[in-house]
Amino acid sequence: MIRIERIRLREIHLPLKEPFQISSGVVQNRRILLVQVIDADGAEGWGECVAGEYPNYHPETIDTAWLAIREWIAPKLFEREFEHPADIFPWLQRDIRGHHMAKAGVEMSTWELAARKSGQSLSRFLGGTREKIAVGISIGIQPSLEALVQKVREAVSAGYRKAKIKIKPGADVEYVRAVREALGNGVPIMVDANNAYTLADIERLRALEEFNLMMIEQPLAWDDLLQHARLQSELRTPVCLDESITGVDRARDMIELGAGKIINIKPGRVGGFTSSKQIHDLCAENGIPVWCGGMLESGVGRAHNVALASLGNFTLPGDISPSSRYWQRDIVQPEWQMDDQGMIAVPAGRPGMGVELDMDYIEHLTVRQQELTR
Ligand code: OSB
Ligand code: MG
Repeated sequence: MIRIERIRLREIHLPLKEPFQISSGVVQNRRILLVQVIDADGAEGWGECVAGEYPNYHPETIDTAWLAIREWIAPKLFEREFEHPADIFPWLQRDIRGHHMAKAGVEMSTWELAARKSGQSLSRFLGGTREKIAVGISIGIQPSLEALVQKVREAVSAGYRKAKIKIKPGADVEYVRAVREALGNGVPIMVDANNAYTLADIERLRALEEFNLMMIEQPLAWDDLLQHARLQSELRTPVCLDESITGVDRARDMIELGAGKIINIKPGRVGGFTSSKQIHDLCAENGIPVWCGGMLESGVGRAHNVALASLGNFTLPGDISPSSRYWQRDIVQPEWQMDDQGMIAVPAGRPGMGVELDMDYIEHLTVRQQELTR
């Protein structure tokens, strides 16, 4: 039985090495919400709530998540015990609408606790089988064509297995063309628009088809499926959905409507590991490949993503770059490393998430904390 007695929330500020720009905004100093759950035996589990500072990608923010955990999610969790962490998400879903990132922060920490207690790695506890996972890089919108070409060139020579280029109207067709002309047709590239287009822009999106992209991620509205289905029926390039897939029901709708051919699973966006596994399994049954997205996580959230991406149907490289791509110094030891083949080793032989927290550094970065009790 899992009986959570206490939840510790902690906000740290971790500056990115360079600003990360998407079509709807930019982030430089990452405000990160770390979650620690402690059970009746004093065992602990760690997780990260991936909500951003500003609601430009997703409606939740670090501040709404803090409030949601304190006011509704923690009290709901404290109401009962759980036989397995898989029972938590349905319980939280029953009477609390939305707030997936806040729910996931708590749910994933409890999976981590349960894995540690079982002596298994989080990867194997979740049902993961891979020893290594393939890594892609997500490259923010760059100030010039030259800057983008340079970034993609560096990524390819570092071994990354996929380069995802953020686009928006005005920084799209010419940018991708410049990369193809400089680096050739063989480099695995894709684009992510974060909702910057509408169906009225179809000719512009069609103009991307000649570049042999692996996929085009979430070109249309963040909560849309129907318009994406119309778009996919007009495009050869696979549409990959990110924002629109908030849970297994939306994944099923995507498949039924033909709104996309690939899903980017971010465990935070869908409410945690149980929901991620449901989407993973549904997609496996339907021949839809999935990959693990990223939210500029610290080493803690990254550990959870690595574990998730070790499941069988994560067949495409994830946005799970090594620590040094984001941070001067990460908050875990060892830091996440990528080999020159573009792979990250899954710490499958270590209990729980497989990395140690650098508590002195975390204390140093902490700007607020709060403990919630039963
Ligand atoms: O759309 O995938 C996205 C970061 C913040 C918000 C949205 C997205 C992203 C990324 C980052 O692409 C990927 C990473 O963590 O490396
Ligand atoms: Mg995306």
